[in-house]
Amino acid sequence: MRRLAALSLLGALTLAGCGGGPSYTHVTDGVLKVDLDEYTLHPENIEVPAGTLHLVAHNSGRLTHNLAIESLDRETGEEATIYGRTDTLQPGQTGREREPITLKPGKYRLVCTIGNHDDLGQYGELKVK
Ligand SMILES: [Cu+2]
Repeated sequence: MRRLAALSLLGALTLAGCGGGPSYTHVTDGVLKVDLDEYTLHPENIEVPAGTLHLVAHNSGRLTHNLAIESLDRETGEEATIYGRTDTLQPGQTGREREPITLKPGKYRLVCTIGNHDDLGQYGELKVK
């Protein structure tokens, strides 16, 4: 009986994808396709293998948005490190990364850096494995 419980717990973890925390959309081809709206990212949390990444961000909202990859941890008052980003996208526009992006394993933030969109919840997490 105890063994059965352990097995089903394992199954639940596998289903959740990455064992607790947010659920991640798994991207295997290195292309992060993200839809931007007021004030969300779809998908919000993405997991991707380390290496070269591409951004394909589509603004389906009514305001301008962009997509940037930032460091997850920073000291209070310190600027986040930007690892890659798109240009500012007008409503209906799709944009790609400005410069080539290569990421090492770790956790990063996906965020819109325009105005106070970050504070309004337009961010997610990028897990690089
Ligand atoms: Cu925005």
